[in-house]
This record gives sequence, structure tokens and C-alpha cells, in this order.
Amino acid sequence: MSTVIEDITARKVFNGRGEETIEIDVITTDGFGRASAPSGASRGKSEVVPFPKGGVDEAIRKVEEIIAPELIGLNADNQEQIDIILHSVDGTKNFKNIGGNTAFAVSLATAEAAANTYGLPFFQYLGGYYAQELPYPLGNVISGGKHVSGKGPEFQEFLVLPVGAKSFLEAQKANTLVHKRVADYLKKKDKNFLSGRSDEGAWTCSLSNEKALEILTTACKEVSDEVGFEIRAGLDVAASSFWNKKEKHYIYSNKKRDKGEQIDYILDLIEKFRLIYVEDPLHEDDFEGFAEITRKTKNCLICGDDLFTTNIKRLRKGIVKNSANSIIIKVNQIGTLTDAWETVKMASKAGYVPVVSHRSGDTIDYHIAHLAIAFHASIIKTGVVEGTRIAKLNELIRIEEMLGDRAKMGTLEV
Ligand code: 2PG
Ligand code: MG
Repeated sequence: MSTVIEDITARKVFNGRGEETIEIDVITTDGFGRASAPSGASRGKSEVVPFPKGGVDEAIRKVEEIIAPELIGLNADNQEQIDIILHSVDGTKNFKNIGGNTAFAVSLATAEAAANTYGLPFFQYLGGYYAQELPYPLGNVISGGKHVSGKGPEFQEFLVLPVGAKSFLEAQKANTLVHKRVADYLKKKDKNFLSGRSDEGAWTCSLSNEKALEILTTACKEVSDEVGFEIRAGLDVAASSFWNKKEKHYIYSNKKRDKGEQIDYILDLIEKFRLIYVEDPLHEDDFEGFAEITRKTKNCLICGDDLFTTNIKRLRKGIVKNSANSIIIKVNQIGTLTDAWETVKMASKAGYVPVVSHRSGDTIDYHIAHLAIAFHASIIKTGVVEGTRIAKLNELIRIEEMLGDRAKMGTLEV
């Protein structure tokens, strides 16, 4: 069995939003790997640059002209070396030259090619034999903010987490029931509701943040009573999207809130709706404000997405300041598998719950399903319905089946 890289090809494909993106094939002597890159619509400003100036075409050219010649002949199972070369070929701090999405697709496709060469499932190749814990699916039920246009709620995602589920299949089933139940309520309570869905398969509506939360938490409670285990609600506030930097306040729901008022409001929502998860409740540079919310809440995950951008330096700062207790992991925010993994290791060591996440403009690539298990992330955020989300969710169902008696749900202590 040889993992020597014999060829690397790049092509243009489309994500679920119809945007151009890059797909990479890596061929080793005895194996093959393929990966394609997703794209965000509400990107943190500290993320790496997704594509070079000339877009996907330039990215493809760079793979052919400067990346492939460096990697061909190396071993695909030497991930660190591959990822170091991606950095050195790029030569910038933020993958401005080759594009973070290009680095992402090459890094993942190479790892997959190594796994395939060894005849191992991707999660086992990365995580070893004891990678056997399934993540809880954190599903997007109602979309708002930058993910919709028009008069939707300003918070970006209204989420469901089936915390009491005993298996992944049961967990995903519960999420679909909540998703359905929420639509039943929206039909009754929102006269503008036309069963519209966002890129992530979440419902779009014309209700306020709190009305949307009321419906979601009612649906969670009802389905929870039916299935016999706890199901809770969460939010991705994505607060940077309505933070006015100049005037130093948050503007939404026809109100201005300064930092203190925003913190109090979020704390009220956590209590009133028994939220188990709140992502980016404040803008992406407010490490101190995050720390105040984290200190003042119990039994709720305070998660940094735009705050950390999977960046180890930003995470280190957050850990020192006690800014959060959870972190979103999106490999294409930082570019390579090695970088993302280093961040995950630091997070886990500090007791942060890693949440491996999709992007709003995703492809049917299902690597994040495997990454969640290999990283020992007890949560995966990837929608409830819709093809590019279902690709990941169904893969986890297959993995659960493959693991058989060894499969168990991750530990989620909130
Ligand atoms: C988020 C993500 C995914 P985007 O903010 O968490 O839901 O959105 O991919 O648009 O950055
Ligand atoms: Mg987010």
C-alpha cells in the first residue's frame, strides 16, 4: 500500500447556493480522495480569505501550477507536512494568495486519499479505533439575519438540540419532527408564511425574534413529550451583523441596545426560553462581553464562531479571558486540517465544547460528519433538512450503523 501522491486535479463545481467553488481530487498509488469547499454568507472578519482575487479560476490555476508540483511525490499520510507546504506556497498569513478554500479542499482531499489507501473510514483514519462517539445534531429550524432577505427575525439561526437522544438516528428524527411542527405553527401564526426555506433548509418567516423563539420552544416541548427525551432550543445570534461599530450599539427590532443592554437581553432570553446554546451573542471582538455572559449563565453553552474563527490565537485569548465555553469549528475558516485540529485540541483541553459546523453555502461533501467524530466534538451543526445538510446527517447514520455496539453518543455536559 503506497500513499504516494501521484496526481492532484482541481475543478470548478457549484455549492448549494449556485456559487462557484473548488473541488480537488488527490490520487495516490493505491487510493483516491475528493473534497469540495463550502462558503459562508456571514463570515467573521478574522477568517482566512476564501479565494484569490481571480476567484475559483485563479484558484484552479494555482493548484495546477504551484500546489500540485510541490505535493506530487509526497506521502498523503503526512498531513502536517502537506499543510505546512500549503502555507509556504501561499506565503501570506491569511491564504490570500491561494485561497483558504483551496487549501481546505487540498488538505481534506489528501487526508481522504490517505484513508482510502489504507482502506479505513475517514473518521477512523483520523481519530483511531476509539473514535466512536456520535455528535448531537444541532439543527437550524428558522433562519433570519443575513441568511434571509426581507422582514425576517434579525437573529440568524433558531436551533434545536436533542440533548436526551440515545442514538444519532433518534436525535435526527427528533429534529425533523421539531422542524415539521414549527412549520405547522408558522402556517397558523405568520400570515406571510409561504413554506419558504433558506440555504440551510430552515424556515423563513416574518415574525420577530421572540415570536420565533416562542414557536420553537413550544415545538421542542411538544416533540420532547412525544419522543420521551429532552429537546432544547438554541440561537446563533450572529450579533456582528447588527453591531454599529461607530455608534457602539446593536440595532435590531427597531431598538438600539448598548453592550450592557444587549448582555442583559441575551441573559433574559436564555432564562425565559431555557436556551441550551447561544452562539455569537455579541460582536466578534467583544471578548470581555462574552466573558460576562459566560460568567452569568449556568447550563448554557456560550459559543464563539465569528469570535474565534477556528483560529488558535483568538481561542487562546478567549481562554485567558474566560470568554466562552464552546467553539465553532469550521475548517475553511482557518484553511487546513492541521490548523483546525490544533484549535480543537486546545479547546478540548480548556473544557470548551467543540461544535463542528457546516457553512450556509455548502456542498454534498460529508467530511464534517467524520471530522466531528475524529475531533471528539459532541455537537455537529448542520441543519435539519435539505440535500447538502442531509448528506452529512445520513453519513452519521451510516457511521452509527457501522460502529454497531461500539457506537455511543458523545458526552454533553452543560
Ligand atoms: C454560521 C454559519 C453557518 P455562514 O454563522 O454559523 O450556519 O453561517 O456559513 O454563512 O458563515
Ligand atoms: Mg455562526
